[in-house]
Amino acid sequence: MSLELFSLAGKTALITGSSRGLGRAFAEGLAAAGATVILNGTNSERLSQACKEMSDAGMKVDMSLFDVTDEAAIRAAFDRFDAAGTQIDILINNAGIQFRKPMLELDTADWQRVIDTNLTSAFMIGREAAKRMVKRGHGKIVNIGSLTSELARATVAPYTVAKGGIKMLTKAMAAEWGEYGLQANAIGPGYMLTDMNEALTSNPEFDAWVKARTPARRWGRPDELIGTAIYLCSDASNYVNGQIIYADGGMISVL
Ligand code: GCO
Repeated sequence: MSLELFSLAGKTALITGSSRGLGRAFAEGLAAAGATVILNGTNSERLSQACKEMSDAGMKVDMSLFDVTDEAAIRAAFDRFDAAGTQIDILINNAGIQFRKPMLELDTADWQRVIDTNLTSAFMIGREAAKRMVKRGHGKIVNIGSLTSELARATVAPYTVAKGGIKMLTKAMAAEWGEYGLQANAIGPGYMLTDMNEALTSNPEFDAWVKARTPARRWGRPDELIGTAIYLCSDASNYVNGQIIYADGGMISVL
C-alpha cells in the first residue's frame, strides 16, 4: 500500500465558491495533491486574482465564473467543459452563504436565498457533474456540510436546514449513483477562521463559547480541512459512500 492512493494526479476538480475561505483552501490542497483545479465564483476580479496567485505558485488552475443558484448558467458552464474536453472527475460543492436572524424576524426571501445557495446549488451542480461521471463509471462528489448538519443554533435556521439537507442529499447521491462507481461524501467543518465567521470571531463572548465548547479549545483553520478533502477526493475512499466526516476539533462529540 502506498501514498499513491491519495494522489489526485491527472484528475480535474471543480470547487464552487473557491476564490477565498474554505473553497480556496480546498483548491490549494487538491492542487498540491496533483489535481488540476477549476475555481468558481461570481466575482470576476476576485476569481481572476485567485487564479493568478495559484498559477504563479505553480499550481494547475483554471476558472469558471457562474452563479451556483442559476440553473442555466450551471448548464452553460458544463457545456463549456464538454466543448473543451474538460472532464470533471471531482466536484466539491462548497459555495455557501450565512444569514443570521431569528426566524420570527426572517423574511422568506432571505430564507430562500440561503436554501438556494447552500443546498439547491449542490443538487443542480451535482446532477450536471454526475450525468457525465456516470457515463465514465467513476467520480467523486464532496459536499460541504457543517456542525449544523447535526445540531441547531439559534438565529441561523436557513443555514442549519440547508446543511442538514446537505447531509441527506449526500446520502441520496450515494443511494442513486453508487452503483455507477461514484462516491458522494461530505465534510462537516467546525467553527473555522473564515471571513464568513468574522462577526463571530470578533465577538469576545462567542469566541469564548467556541473555545470552551470545543475539546481542541480553539477555532479551526481552513487548511486543517485539506487532509479530509484529499482523502474523500482520492482512491483512498473508493469504498466510502454517503458519509459525513466532522473536522470540528471534537465539538459535535461532546456536551
Ligand atoms: C454560525 C456559524 C456556523 C459555522 C459552521 C459551523 O453562525 O453558527 O456561521 O454556521 O460557520 O457552519 O459548522
